[in-house]
Amino acid sequence: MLFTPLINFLLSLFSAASINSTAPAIQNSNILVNKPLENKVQIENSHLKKPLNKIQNFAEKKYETGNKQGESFYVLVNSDIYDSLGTSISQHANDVARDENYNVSVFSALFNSPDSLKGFFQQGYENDDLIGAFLVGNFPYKFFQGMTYDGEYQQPPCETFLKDMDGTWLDTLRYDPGTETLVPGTDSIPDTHIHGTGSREVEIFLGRLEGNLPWGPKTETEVLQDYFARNHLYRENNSAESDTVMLYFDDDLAHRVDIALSGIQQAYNNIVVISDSNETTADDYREKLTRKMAWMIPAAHSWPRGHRFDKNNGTEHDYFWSYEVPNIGHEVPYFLVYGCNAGEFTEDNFILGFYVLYGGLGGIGYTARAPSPNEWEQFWLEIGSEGNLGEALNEHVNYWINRLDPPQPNVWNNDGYSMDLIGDPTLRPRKLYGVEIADNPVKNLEYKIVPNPVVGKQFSIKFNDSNYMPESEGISIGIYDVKGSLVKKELYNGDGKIDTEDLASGVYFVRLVDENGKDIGSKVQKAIIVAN
Ligand SMILES: [Ca+2]
Ligand SMILES: [Ca+2]
Ligand SMILES: [Ca+2]
Repeated sequence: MLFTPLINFLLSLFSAASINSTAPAIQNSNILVNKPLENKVQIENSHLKKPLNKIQNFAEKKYETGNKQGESFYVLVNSDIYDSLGTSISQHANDVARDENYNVSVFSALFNSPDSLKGFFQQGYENDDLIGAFLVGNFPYKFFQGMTYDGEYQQPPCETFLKDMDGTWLDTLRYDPGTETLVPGTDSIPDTHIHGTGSREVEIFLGRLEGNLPWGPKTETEVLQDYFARNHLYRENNSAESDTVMLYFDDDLAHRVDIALSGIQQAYNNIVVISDSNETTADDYREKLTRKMAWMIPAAHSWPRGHRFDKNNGTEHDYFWSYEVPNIGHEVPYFLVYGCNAGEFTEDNFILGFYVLYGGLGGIGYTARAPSPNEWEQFWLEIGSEGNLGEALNEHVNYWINRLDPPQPNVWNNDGYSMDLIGDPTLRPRKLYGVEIADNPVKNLEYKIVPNPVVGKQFSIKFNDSNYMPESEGISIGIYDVKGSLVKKELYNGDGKIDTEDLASGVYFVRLVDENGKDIGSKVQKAIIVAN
């Protein structure tokens, strides 16, 4: 049989399914009381299903906030935890409404099936200009089934189902346990996705966040409250503290670094690559996770609860487990994990959940076997133009849905059907949050600072109205530190450039003022200056 280049690429699927690891030393015994590490072989592909024992099916709108004419964004909170998260959720809804100009609706909800949840989204999509949703707490998910090129059955939770508002999902095959393959028949699990009268593409973006991670030291309410507090702080004043991306590619994936880089370079300049075979170890990874960066992108053989790192030509392995994440105390906002099943949120203690809930804000991963990194340009182009996580992931998913259209039998489309987003989908990793409204500006001039973060030795002021001639106005550019003290002031000259060589790295505020010290611009811009 001849393989196309695409199928050759899919050949490099990597999972840790064949690992026969002995359990590593337990570092914090408090976490694991009555939670012995499972036998790895037993837990692989077990698809532990969290039961939804509720027969109710409702979404009660509690309030809406933001621009009533704007696009709709739904925050659905599982009704069991709604009361315990009340203030966290309302603060979050107000933050999103302010930052995105959406009409944000908050619901206390329970759904008894993925189909009823999807029906709710479809109603919003048709009648309410719904563009995306955030599921907080336990909500249903749909499985999708297929076979990989090498004959392995896949049945991951499939967020694409919930995000596709008008495609058609068919159940024409059933899993046959005898042969471990799909055979003609039905089993209530969709196996075929066609355009039908709509399109196979996804139309709304989606993030989910459930705090039930039994290996973690905190309760679900505590980790979710922490998450929303962190999210609020990031939006208020802490965004883009570092704009470094780290690629941490273990042995078998090291040869994919250049391919991964070609996408990431669409969005970031400061990229650190760790890919030396013997340098990439679990211990080294633990240390790297403590560093300040915008993204950690590990690529390693994985299973839902951890990563495997190889050395000495693969003759030695060590492991990084999800339960270690709370002890690491990382401050990395974003994760993209190239590793099998790391995003499989139906599995207890899945590692992407730990990354996001213990220190992070958003994580993207696979709910099934993962391919090696390939063709992520659409995702990074979207991120690079200040797109949000949810839309960027959808760009990638739609690219891959169209890449394999029509679907090929026995070629599981990993990137089209087994990718998920854990966390708030509205976050924009390259946006600088925290622009402030100026006090009674003399003019309502809109402008921004380019580049921002300021990584060179100077920045420029760019006015939205390109016809505006600031030279004649006697405008000064004032730079203030986070406490509001003026650290530098210069008269606006011909090209609006300001040198930053004499400033230490940090967060500053920039105001444009007239001769009397009154704001000219309508906004006070935040600038991140990175010393060279
Ligand atoms: Ca089926
Ligand atoms: Ca569609
Ligand atoms: Ca290694």
